Amino acid sequence: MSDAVERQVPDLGRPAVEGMFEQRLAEAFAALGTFNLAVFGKTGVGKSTLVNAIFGRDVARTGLGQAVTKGLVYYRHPDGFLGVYDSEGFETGTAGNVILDGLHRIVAEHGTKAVDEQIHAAWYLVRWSDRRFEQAQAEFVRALQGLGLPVIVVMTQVPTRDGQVHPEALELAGYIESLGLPMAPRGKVVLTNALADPFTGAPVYGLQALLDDTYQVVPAAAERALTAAQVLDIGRKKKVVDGIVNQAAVIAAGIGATPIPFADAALLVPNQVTMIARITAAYGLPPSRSRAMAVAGSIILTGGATMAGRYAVTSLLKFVPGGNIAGSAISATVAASLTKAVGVAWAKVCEYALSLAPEQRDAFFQGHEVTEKFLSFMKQR
Ligand SMILES: Nc1nc2c(ncn2[C@@H]2O[C@H](COP(=O)(O)OP(=O)(O)OP(=O)(O)O)[C@@H](O)[C@H]2O)c(=O)[nH]1
Ligand SMILES: [Mg+2]
Repeated sequence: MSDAVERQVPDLGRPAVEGMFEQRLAEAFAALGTFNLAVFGKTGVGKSTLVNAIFGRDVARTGLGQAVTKGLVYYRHPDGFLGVYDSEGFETGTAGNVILDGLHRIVAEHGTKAVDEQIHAAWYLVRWSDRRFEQAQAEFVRALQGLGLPVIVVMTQVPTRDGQVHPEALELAGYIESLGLPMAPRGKVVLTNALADPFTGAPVYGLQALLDDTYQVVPAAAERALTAAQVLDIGRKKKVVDGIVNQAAVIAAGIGATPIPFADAALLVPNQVTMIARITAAYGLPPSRSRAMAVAGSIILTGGATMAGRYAVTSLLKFVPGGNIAGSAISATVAASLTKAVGVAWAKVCEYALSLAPEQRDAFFQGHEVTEKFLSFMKQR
Protein backbone atom coordinates (compact mmCIF):
# COMPACT_ATOMS: atom_id res chain seq x y z
CA MET A 1 0.00 0.00 0.00
CA SER A 2 3.01 2.24 0.62
CA ASP A 3 3.62 3.53 -2.92
CA ALA A 4 0.20 2.63 -4.29
CA VAL A 5 -1.90 5.64 -5.19
CA GLU A 6 -4.63 5.93 -2.71
CA ARG A 7 -7.87 6.01 -4.59
CA GLN A 8 -10.97 7.53 -3.27
CA VAL A 9 -13.94 5.73 -4.75
CA PRO A 10 -16.48 8.44 -5.49
CA ASP A 11 -19.96 7.94 -4.19
CA LEU A 12 -21.75 8.29 -7.47
CA GLY A 13 -25.45 7.74 -7.53
CA ARG A 14 -27.52 9.12 -10.34
CA PRO A 15 -28.02 12.64 -8.97
CA ALA A 16 -24.28 13.07 -8.43
CA VAL A 17 -23.46 11.81 -11.91
CA GLU A 18 -26.12 14.09 -13.38
CA GLY A 19 -24.59 17.10 -11.65
CA MET A 20 -21.16 16.09 -12.84
CA PHE A 21 -22.49 15.79 -16.40
CA GLU A 22 -24.00 19.26 -16.37
CA GLN A 23 -20.75 20.76 -15.23
CA ARG A 24 -18.57 18.86 -17.70
CA LEU A 25 -20.92 19.64 -20.60
CA ALA A 26 -20.71 23.34 -19.80
CA GLU A 27 -16.91 23.08 -19.70
CA ALA A 28 -16.76 21.14 -22.97
CA PHE A 29 -18.92 23.69 -24.78
CA ALA A 30 -16.98 26.62 -23.36
CA ALA A 31 -13.79 24.96 -24.61
CA LEU A 32 -15.12 24.93 -28.19
CA GLY A 33 -15.10 28.69 -28.45
CA THR A 34 -16.90 30.45 -31.29
CA PHE A 35 -16.44 30.44 -35.04
CA ASN A 36 -17.41 33.79 -36.59
CA LEU A 37 -18.19 34.05 -40.27
CA ALA A 38 -19.04 37.19 -42.23
CA VAL A 39 -21.16 36.79 -45.37
CA PHE A 40 -21.45 39.46 -48.05
CA GLY A 41 -23.15 39.66 -51.42
CA LYS A 42 -26.05 41.42 -53.05
CA THR A 43 -29.53 40.77 -51.82
CA GLY A 44 -30.88 37.46 -53.07
CA VAL A 45 -27.51 35.92 -54.04
CA GLY A 46 -28.18 33.17 -51.52
CA LYS A 47 -26.30 34.14 -48.37
CA SER A 48 -28.85 32.74 -45.97
CA THR A 49 -29.39 29.64 -48.08
CA LEU A 50 -25.66 28.87 -48.19
CA VAL A 51 -25.17 29.38 -44.46
CA ASN A 52 -28.12 27.10 -43.75
CA ALA A 53 -26.78 24.44 -46.11
CA ILE A 54 -23.43 24.26 -44.33
CA PHE A 55 -24.49 24.92 -40.75
CA GLY A 56 -27.81 23.15 -40.93
CA ARG A 57 -29.75 25.80 -39.14
CA ASP A 58 -31.43 28.99 -39.98
CA VAL A 59 -29.03 31.15 -38.04
CA ALA A 60 -30.97 34.30 -38.87
CA ARG A 61 -34.23 32.79 -37.67
CA THR A 62 -32.96 30.99 -34.58
CA GLY A 63 -30.14 33.33 -33.65
CA LEU A 64 -30.22 36.47 -31.65
CA GLY A 65 -29.71 39.24 -34.14
CA GLN A 66 -27.94 42.42 -33.25
CA ALA A 67 -27.36 45.24 -35.73
CA VAL A 68 -23.65 45.84 -35.32
CA THR A 69 -23.37 48.49 -37.96
CA LYS A 70 -25.60 49.80 -40.68
CA GLY A 71 -26.33 46.97 -43.10
CA LEU A 72 -24.69 44.30 -40.99
CA VAL A 73 -26.39 42.09 -38.44
CA TYR A 74 -24.51 39.76 -36.14
CA TYR A 75 -26.32 36.56 -35.34
CA ARG A 76 -24.97 34.61 -32.46
CA HIS A 77 -26.52 31.20 -32.58
CA PRO A 78 -27.95 30.23 -29.18
CA ASP A 79 -25.70 27.15 -29.26
CA GLY A 80 -22.84 29.58 -28.79
CA PHE A 81 -20.22 28.14 -31.11
CA LEU A 82 -21.37 29.91 -34.29
CA GLY A 83 -21.67 33.58 -35.08
CA VAL A 84 -22.63 34.99 -38.47
CA TYR A 85 -22.29 38.57 -39.68
CA ASP A 86 -24.95 38.86 -42.37
CA SER A 87 -25.14 41.76 -44.80
CA GLU A 88 -28.86 41.36 -45.41
CA GLY A 89 -30.22 43.21 -48.40
CA PHE A 90 -26.73 44.37 -49.23
CA GLU A 91 -25.95 46.52 -52.26
CA THR A 92 -22.54 47.64 -53.40
CA GLY A 93 -21.59 51.24 -53.96
CA THR A 94 -22.47 53.79 -51.30
CA ALA A 95 -24.21 51.20 -49.10
CA GLY A 96 -21.13 49.01 -49.40
CA ASN A 97 -18.93 51.86 -48.22
CA VAL A 98 -21.11 52.37 -45.19
CA ILE A 99 -20.72 48.69 -44.31
CA LEU A 100 -16.96 48.89 -44.81
CA ASP A 101 -16.69 51.86 -42.48
CA GLY A 102 -18.62 49.97 -39.83
CA LEU A 103 -16.59 46.83 -40.42
CA HIS A 104 -13.39 48.75 -40.10
CA ARG A 105 -14.43 49.76 -36.61
CA ILE A 106 -15.54 46.22 -35.71
CA VAL A 107 -12.33 44.64 -36.93
CA ALA A 108 -10.22 47.24 -35.16
CA GLU A 109 -12.11 46.72 -31.89
CA HIS A 110 -12.22 42.94 -32.08
CA GLY A 111 -8.69 42.48 -33.30
CA THR A 112 -7.50 43.30 -29.82
CA LYS A 113 -10.01 40.99 -28.15
CA ALA A 114 -10.16 37.24 -27.64
CA VAL A 115 -10.11 35.02 -30.71
CA ASP A 116 -13.77 34.18 -30.01
CA GLU A 117 -14.80 37.69 -30.97
CA GLN A 118 -12.78 38.07 -34.13
CA ILE A 119 -14.11 37.47 -37.62
CA HIS A 120 -12.37 34.31 -38.82
CA ALA A 121 -13.49 34.14 -42.43
CA ALA A 122 -15.43 36.19 -44.95
CA TRP A 123 -17.41 34.83 -47.88
CA TYR A 124 -18.13 37.19 -50.74
CA LEU A 125 -20.96 35.80 -52.83
CA VAL A 126 -21.60 36.40 -56.51
CA ARG A 127 -24.62 34.93 -58.27
CA TRP A 128 -23.64 33.29 -61.54
CA SER A 129 -26.86 34.30 -63.29
CA ASP A 130 -25.97 37.99 -62.86
CA ARG A 131 -23.33 37.14 -65.45
CA ARG A 132 -21.24 40.09 -64.43
CA PHE A 133 -18.89 41.25 -61.75
CA GLU A 134 -18.71 44.98 -61.26
CA GLN A 135 -15.85 47.25 -60.37
CA ALA A 136 -17.56 48.09 -57.07
CA GLN A 137 -17.68 44.38 -56.16
CA ALA A 138 -13.97 43.99 -56.88
CA GLU A 139 -13.25 47.00 -54.72
CA PHE A 140 -15.33 45.60 -51.91
CA VAL A 141 -13.36 42.33 -51.98
CA ARG A 142 -10.10 44.30 -51.92
CA ALA A 143 -11.35 46.39 -49.03
CA LEU A 144 -12.28 43.30 -47.01
CA GLN A 145 -8.83 41.92 -47.54
CA GLY A 146 -7.45 45.32 -46.59
CA LEU A 147 -9.19 44.92 -43.24
CA GLY A 148 -7.20 41.73 -42.72
CA LEU A 149 -10.08 39.36 -43.39
CA PRO A 150 -9.44 36.27 -45.49
CA VAL A 151 -12.03 36.55 -48.28
CA ILE A 152 -13.33 33.51 -50.11
CA VAL A 153 -15.13 34.49 -53.31
CA VAL A 154 -18.08 32.16 -53.84
CA MET A 155 -20.24 31.85 -56.92
CA THR A 156 -23.77 30.80 -55.97
CA GLN A 157 -26.68 29.01 -57.60
CA VAL A 158 -24.33 27.45 -60.16
CA PRO A 159 -25.99 24.81 -62.34
CA THR A 160 -24.12 21.60 -63.12
CA ARG A 161 -25.00 18.56 -65.19
CA ASP A 162 -23.17 15.25 -64.70
CA GLY A 163 -20.52 17.11 -62.73
CA GLN A 164 -19.99 19.62 -65.55
CA VAL A 165 -20.34 23.26 -64.56
CA HIS A 166 -22.42 25.54 -66.77
CA PRO A 167 -19.89 27.01 -69.25
CA GLU A 168 -21.03 30.57 -68.62
CA ALA A 169 -20.47 30.18 -64.88
CA LEU A 170 -16.95 28.95 -65.60
CA GLU A 171 -16.43 31.89 -67.89
CA LEU A 172 -17.50 34.37 -65.21
CA ALA A 173 -15.29 32.63 -62.64
CA GLY A 174 -12.37 32.84 -65.08
CA TYR A 175 -13.01 36.55 -65.54
CA ILE A 176 -13.09 37.20 -61.78
CA GLU A 177 -9.92 35.18 -61.31
CA SER A 178 -8.21 37.26 -63.99
CA LEU A 179 -8.66 40.43 -61.94
CA GLY A 180 -5.87 39.55 -59.55
CA LEU A 181 -8.05 39.96 -56.47
CA PRO A 182 -6.82 38.72 -53.11
CA MET A 183 -8.97 35.61 -53.02
CA ALA A 184 -8.31 33.17 -50.18
CA PRO A 185 -7.06 30.53 -50.03
CA ARG A 186 -6.15 29.56 -53.61
CA GLY A 187 -6.90 32.55 -55.78
CA LYS A 188 -9.93 30.67 -57.13
CA VAL A 189 -13.64 31.32 -57.13
CA VAL A 190 -15.51 28.51 -55.35
CA LEU A 191 -18.48 27.38 -57.41
CA THR A 192 -21.52 26.30 -55.42
CA ASN A 193 -25.18 25.44 -55.55
CA ALA A 194 -26.77 25.24 -52.12
CA LEU A 195 -30.17 23.95 -53.18
CA ALA A 196 -31.02 21.31 -55.74
CA ASP A 197 -33.31 22.60 -58.46
CA PRO A 198 -35.88 19.91 -59.28
CA PHE A 199 -36.94 21.74 -62.46
CA THR A 200 -33.54 21.96 -64.15
CA GLY A 201 -32.20 18.92 -62.30
CA ALA A 202 -29.19 20.92 -61.08
CA PRO A 203 -27.85 19.17 -57.96
CA VAL A 204 -26.27 20.60 -54.83
CA TYR A 205 -22.68 21.38 -55.69
CA GLY A 206 -19.38 22.58 -54.26
CA LEU A 207 -20.32 22.87 -50.58
CA GLN A 208 -17.57 20.56 -49.37
CA ALA A 209 -15.02 22.55 -51.39
CA LEU A 210 -16.23 25.77 -49.77
CA LEU A 211 -16.04 24.23 -46.32
CA ASP A 212 -12.54 22.86 -46.99
CA ASP A 213 -11.36 26.28 -48.16
CA THR A 214 -12.91 27.84 -45.08
CA TYR A 215 -10.94 25.46 -42.86
CA GLN A 216 -7.80 26.60 -44.64
CA VAL A 217 -8.26 30.21 -43.62
CA VAL A 218 -9.63 29.70 -40.11
CA PRO A 219 -7.16 30.05 -37.22
CA ALA A 220 -6.54 26.87 -35.25
CA ALA A 221 -8.27 28.37 -32.22
CA ALA A 222 -11.61 28.57 -34.07
CA GLU A 223 -11.36 25.22 -35.80
CA ARG A 224 -13.04 23.19 -33.09
CA ALA A 225 -16.04 25.51 -33.09
CA LEU A 226 -16.25 25.29 -36.88
CA THR A 227 -16.16 21.50 -36.69
CA ALA A 228 -18.94 21.48 -34.13
CA ALA A 229 -21.04 24.03 -36.02
CA GLN A 230 -20.91 22.64 -39.55
CA VAL A 231 -23.17 19.73 -40.42
CA LEU A 232 -21.81 18.91 -43.84
CA ASP A 233 -18.69 16.94 -43.03
CA ILE A 234 -19.45 14.37 -40.34
CA GLY A 235 -16.03 12.81 -41.01
CA ARG A 236 -14.31 15.84 -39.48
CA LYS A 237 -16.43 15.55 -36.35
CA LYS A 238 -15.66 11.81 -36.16
CA LYS A 239 -11.94 12.43 -36.33
CA VAL A 240 -12.08 14.78 -33.37
CA VAL A 241 -14.27 12.33 -31.49
CA ASP A 242 -11.88 9.42 -32.16
CA GLY A 243 -9.15 11.48 -30.55
CA ILE A 244 -11.33 12.19 -27.51
CA VAL A 245 -12.24 8.51 -27.09
CA ASN A 246 -8.67 7.30 -27.45
CA GLN A 247 -7.44 9.83 -24.94
CA ALA A 248 -10.11 8.75 -22.44
CA ALA A 249 -9.19 5.09 -22.98
CA VAL A 250 -5.56 5.85 -22.17
CA ILE A 251 -6.60 7.61 -18.97
CA ALA A 252 -8.84 4.65 -18.06
CA ALA A 253 -5.95 2.24 -18.58
CA GLY A 254 -3.91 4.37 -16.19
CA ILE A 255 -6.66 4.16 -13.60
CA GLY A 256 -6.93 0.39 -14.10
CA ALA A 257 -3.15 -0.09 -13.93
CA THR A 258 -3.82 -0.87 -10.31
CA PRO A 259 -6.62 -3.37 -10.87
CA ILE A 260 -9.97 -2.07 -9.68
CA PRO A 261 -12.23 -4.27 -7.56
CA PHE A 262 -15.56 -4.63 -9.32
CA ALA A 263 -17.30 -2.91 -6.45
CA ASP A 264 -15.15 0.16 -7.05
CA ALA A 265 -15.97 0.53 -10.74
CA ALA A 266 -17.22 4.04 -9.98
CA LEU A 267 -13.56 5.05 -10.14
CA LEU A 268 -13.96 5.01 -13.91
CA VAL A 269 -17.00 7.25 -14.00
CA PRO A 270 -15.58 10.82 -13.85
CA ASN A 271 -13.33 10.15 -16.84
CA GLN A 272 -16.24 8.71 -18.79
CA VAL A 273 -18.44 11.68 -17.96
CA THR A 274 -15.79 14.05 -19.30
CA MET A 275 -15.44 11.92 -22.42
CA ILE A 276 -19.17 11.87 -23.12
CA ALA A 277 -19.44 15.62 -22.56
CA ARG A 278 -16.56 16.30 -24.95
CA ILE A 279 -18.00 13.97 -27.60
CA THR A 280 -21.36 15.70 -27.37
CA ALA A 281 -19.77 19.12 -27.78
CA ALA A 282 -17.58 17.97 -30.67
CA TYR A 283 -20.66 16.89 -32.58
CA GLY A 284 -22.20 20.28 -31.92
CA LEU A 285 -25.22 18.89 -30.19
CA PRO A 286 -26.45 21.98 -28.45
CA PRO A 287 -25.97 22.81 -24.79
CA SER A 288 -29.60 23.94 -24.72
CA ARG A 289 -30.29 20.23 -24.35
CA SER A 290 -27.59 19.70 -21.77
CA ARG A 291 -30.09 18.94 -19.02
CA ALA A 292 -31.62 16.10 -21.04
CA MET A 293 -28.15 14.85 -21.95
CA ALA A 294 -27.01 14.91 -18.36
CA VAL A 295 -29.99 12.78 -17.40
CA ALA A 296 -29.43 10.36 -20.28
CA GLY A 297 -25.71 10.11 -19.61
CA SER A 298 -26.16 9.47 -15.93
CA ILE A 299 -28.73 6.74 -16.54
CA ILE A 300 -26.31 5.09 -18.95
CA LEU A 301 -23.31 5.19 -16.65
CA THR A 302 -25.11 4.20 -13.48
CA GLY A 303 -27.41 1.66 -15.08
CA GLY A 304 -30.24 3.79 -13.71
CA ALA A 305 -29.23 3.11 -10.12
CA THR A 306 -30.59 5.81 -7.86
CA MET A 307 -28.71 4.70 -4.76
CA ALA A 308 -25.26 5.91 -3.98
CA GLY A 309 -23.34 4.20 -6.65
CA ARG A 310 -20.55 1.90 -5.72
CA TYR A 311 -22.00 -0.36 -8.38
CA ALA A 312 -22.01 2.29 -11.04
CA VAL A 313 -20.68 1.20 -14.41
CA THR A 314 -20.57 -2.50 -13.68
CA SER A 315 -23.73 -3.19 -15.62
CA LEU A 316 -21.90 -2.07 -18.77
CA LEU A 317 -18.94 -4.34 -18.08
CA LYS A 318 -20.78 -7.35 -19.45
CA PHE A 319 -20.38 -5.86 -22.93
CA VAL A 320 -16.58 -6.00 -22.97
CA PRO A 321 -14.34 -9.06 -23.12
CA GLY A 322 -12.93 -9.93 -19.71
CA GLY A 323 -15.42 -7.62 -18.06
CA ASN A 324 -17.65 -10.35 -16.69
CA ILE A 325 -15.24 -12.77 -15.13
CA ALA A 326 -16.75 -13.29 -11.72
CA GLY A 327 -14.46 -12.58 -8.84
CA SER A 328 -11.70 -10.95 -10.82
CA ALA A 329 -10.89 -7.24 -10.87
CA ILE A 330 -11.08 -4.65 -13.62
CA SER A 331 -7.68 -4.60 -15.31
CA ALA A 332 -6.12 -1.78 -17.30
CA THR A 333 -7.21 -3.52 -20.50
CA VAL A 334 -10.78 -3.97 -19.37
CA ALA A 335 -10.95 -0.38 -18.07
CA ALA A 336 -9.69 0.92 -21.42
CA SER A 337 -11.95 -1.24 -23.54
CA LEU A 338 -14.99 -0.43 -21.42
CA THR A 339 -14.30 3.29 -21.72
CA LYS A 340 -13.72 2.99 -25.43
CA ALA A 341 -16.91 0.98 -25.89
CA VAL A 342 -18.90 3.61 -24.01
CA GLY A 343 -17.33 6.40 -26.10
CA VAL A 344 -17.93 4.67 -29.42
CA ALA A 345 -21.54 3.87 -28.52
CA TRP A 346 -22.20 7.44 -27.35
CA ALA A 347 -20.67 8.77 -30.57
CA LYS A 348 -23.15 6.63 -32.51
CA VAL A 349 -25.98 7.99 -30.37
CA CYS A 350 -24.86 11.53 -31.28
CA GLU A 351 -24.64 10.70 -34.97
CA TYR A 352 -28.09 9.20 -34.85
CA ALA A 353 -29.37 12.38 -33.17
CA LEU A 354 -27.75 14.50 -35.88
CA SER A 355 -29.58 12.50 -38.53
CA LEU A 356 -32.89 13.57 -36.97
CA ALA A 357 -34.62 16.85 -37.71
CA PRO A 358 -33.55 19.44 -35.11
CA GLU A 359 -37.08 19.53 -33.63
CA GLN A 360 -36.98 15.77 -33.06
CA ARG A 361 -33.66 15.76 -31.24
CA ASP A 362 -35.13 17.17 -28.05
CA ALA A 363 -37.66 14.40 -27.79
CA PHE A 364 -34.97 11.83 -28.55
CA PHE A 365 -32.68 12.97 -25.75
CA GLN A 366 -35.54 13.33 -23.31
CA GLY A 367 -37.09 9.93 -23.90
CA HIS A 368 -36.20 6.29 -23.30
CA GLU A 369 -34.96 5.91 -26.84
CA VAL A 370 -31.57 7.41 -26.12
CA THR A 371 -30.63 4.75 -23.55
CA GLU A 372 -32.13 1.99 -25.69
CA LYS A 373 -30.09 3.15 -28.67
CA PHE A 374 -26.97 3.39 -26.54
CA LEU A 375 -27.36 -0.17 -25.26
CA SER A 376 -28.07 -1.49 -28.73
CA PHE A 377 -24.86 0.15 -29.99
CA MET A 378 -22.95 -1.39 -27.05
CA LYS A 379 -24.32 -4.83 -27.95
CA GLN A 380 -23.44 -4.46 -31.62
CA ARG A 381 -19.78 -4.47 -30.86
N1 LIG B 1 -31.63 26.72 -56.69
C1 LIG B 1 -31.05 27.53 -55.80
N2 LIG B 1 -31.74 28.54 -55.25
C2 LIG B 1 -31.14 29.33 -54.35
C3 LIG B 1 -29.81 29.10 -53.95
N3 LIG B 1 -29.47 30.04 -53.05
C4 LIG B 1 -30.54 30.81 -52.87
N4 LIG B 1 -31.56 30.39 -53.65
C5 LIG B 1 -32.87 31.01 -53.69
O1 LIG B 1 -32.70 32.41 -53.88
C6 LIG B 1 -33.54 33.16 -53.03
C7 LIG B 1 -32.76 34.13 -52.17
O2 LIG B 1 -31.90 33.42 -51.32
P1 LIG B 1 -31.43 33.95 -49.88
O3 LIG B 1 -30.57 32.90 -49.32
O4 LIG B 1 -32.58 34.41 -49.10
O5 LIG B 1 -30.59 35.22 -50.32
P2 LIG B 1 -29.83 36.29 -49.38
O6 LIG B 1 -28.54 36.56 -50.02
O7 LIG B 1 -29.79 35.79 -47.98
O8 LIG B 1 -30.75 37.56 -49.51
P3 LIG B 1 -30.93 38.81 -48.49
O9 LIG B 1 -31.06 38.23 -47.12
O10 LIG B 1 -32.14 39.49 -48.97
O11 LIG B 1 -29.73 39.70 -48.64
C8 LIG B 1 -34.34 32.15 -52.24
O12 LIG B 1 -35.59 31.97 -52.86
C9 LIG B 1 -33.55 30.89 -52.35
O13 LIG B 1 -34.37 29.75 -52.28
C10 LIG B 1 -29.10 28.01 -54.55
O14 LIG B 1 -27.93 27.73 -54.27
N5 LIG B 1 -29.77 27.25 -55.46
MG1 LIG C 1 -30.51 36.56 -46.16
